[in-house]
Amino acid sequence: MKNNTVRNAFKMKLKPGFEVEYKKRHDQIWPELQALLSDSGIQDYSIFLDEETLILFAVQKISADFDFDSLPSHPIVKKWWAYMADIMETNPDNSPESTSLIEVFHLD
Ligand code: RM4
Repeated sequence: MKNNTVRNAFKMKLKPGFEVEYKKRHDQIWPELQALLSDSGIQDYSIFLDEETLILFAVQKISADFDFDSLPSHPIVKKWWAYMADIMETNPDNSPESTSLIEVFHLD
């Protein structure tokens, strides 16, 4: 799972006033969520906050055969998204509003 990865990036959006809370919740990420993300083929996952626009920039390595459909329906992810919904811009199903980004440069 360590090899054969591709980079994946997307953006989400924080609600105003929750900068500290967002970091705090991720500092205390649930071990079961962390394990699930790792087991599903995500590694090197970072989320950066743009304090000016409140855009959350996420970048991660995913296994080449990553199944994009499996995580959103997983009970742990659903629970996490419900927990995070008060501080992020979300869709009606609590999933964070998320936009894929296109890689235009990379230096190893
Ligand atoms: C984010 C958001 C993402 C999740 C990370 C761990 O706030 O909920 O979907 O992958 O947390």
